[in-house]
Amino acid sequence: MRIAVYPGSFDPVTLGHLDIIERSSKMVDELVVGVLNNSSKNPLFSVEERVTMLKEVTVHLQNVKVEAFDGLLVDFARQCGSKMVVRGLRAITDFEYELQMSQTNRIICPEMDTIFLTTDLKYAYLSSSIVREMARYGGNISAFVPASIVERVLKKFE
Ligand code: COD
Repeated sequence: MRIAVYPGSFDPVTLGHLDIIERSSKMVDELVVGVLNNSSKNPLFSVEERVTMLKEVTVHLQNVKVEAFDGLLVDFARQCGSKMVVRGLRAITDFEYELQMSQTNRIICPEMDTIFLTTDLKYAYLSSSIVREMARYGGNISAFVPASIVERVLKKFE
């Protein structure tokens, strides 16, 4: 069984993330979306809220599971029975960080490989931080996040 892990902060999940989830889930038997419990980063949404939103927006994808994780990504992937990490690439600015992360992960866990999917062009500009910034100033975020979570994001800034 081919299992991949797609890790991230997802604070909040965007249409760019969802596109990567939909595309990569077609390449594997099971895709586990791993939501980092990054309390040190002071996220907008708690890890439970982020997991709930991701579960809602992936309900149509039968081979996708969503789980929170703490600690090292490679340990989480091992627990999931996976040797494959999925990441998205938007621009050259993502590349350096992603390369460093993928190489570090291979040093600490040589059987772990990272598969990169390039962004759909229409989401190339999109990030969770842009969504938070727009929402903070009352901007329309419906082109950025799944419809079901628009209100939840805006509510955080009421
Ligand atoms: N289009 C395509 N892909 C996108 C888009 C978009 N519009 N937006 C984001 N993505 C991709 C990102 O490039 C990334 O691959 C993924 O979606 C998730 O993005 P984020 O921003 O939610 O997640 P990150 O980058 O904050 O996640 C970082 C991790 C949680 C993976 C990392 O910190 C981690 O593994 N932490 C655990 C500790 C660990 O093991 N550290 C050692 C690794 S060196």
